[in-house]
Amino acid sequence: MWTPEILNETSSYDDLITGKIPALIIPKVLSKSDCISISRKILNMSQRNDSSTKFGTSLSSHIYEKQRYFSKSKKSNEILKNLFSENISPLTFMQQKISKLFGKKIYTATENGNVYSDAVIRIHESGDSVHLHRDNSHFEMSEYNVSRFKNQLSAILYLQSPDVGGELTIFHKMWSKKDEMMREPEFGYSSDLIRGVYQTKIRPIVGNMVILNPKFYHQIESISGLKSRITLTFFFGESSKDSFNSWT
Ligand SMILES: O=C(O)CCC(=O)C(=O)O
Repeated sequence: MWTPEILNETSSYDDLITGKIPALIIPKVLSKSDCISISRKILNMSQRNDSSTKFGTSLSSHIYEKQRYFSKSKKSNEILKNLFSENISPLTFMQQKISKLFGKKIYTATENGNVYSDAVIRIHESGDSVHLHRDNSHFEMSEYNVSRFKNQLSAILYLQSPDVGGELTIFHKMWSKKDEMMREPEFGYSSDLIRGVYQTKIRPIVGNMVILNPKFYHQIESISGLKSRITLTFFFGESSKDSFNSWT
């Protein structure tokens, strides 16, 4: 059975990289009460910013706009820093956990003195879902240094769970170049790609961190109810034998 593994003594980085397991779940990276207070701050900030549902810059929206990406990252990193007070920065908690788990240091990537975006906060509301996709900076972001890092992984921290739905579904199918023929602009990939493919689901439990090999196709199921789904995410890859660099 291809099922997400809850962190245990035998959990290994290689199992994620090779795709032996679809994801690693690390429970209680942040306490429930810290998640509640941070989510409250995020929702207040959203209200003050025209109900914005995304904070943080992502590379995928700026594939050919390097300068713009770095200047937006500078601003969004500042916003996230102000949002997360020093002693309960969920970003620091995630980084520390990853570093300890895999025995490597982790820093946000830099390029020619520019700092990449630290992380992205996403708010998904009732009726939202995220279409079938995969993430692979090595293939798409060749203009950027991070495309050269080995073994890209995604880290996701669930800060607020929706009332209903919002599971992360991972399909037992790794992206390959020929799949690009099945790409649907704006809508990810055709569901024909994963017809009959084994799938597994992860519930977005508050405080849990999920580490995922994002080359496996994945999607977020539809959300309903009054409570939104709030996450903090970043990618990381091996920048040297003993270090990871992260970006979004
Ligand atoms: O929020 C999640 O559970 C998954 C996020 C996702 O799809 C991604 O990082 O590509």
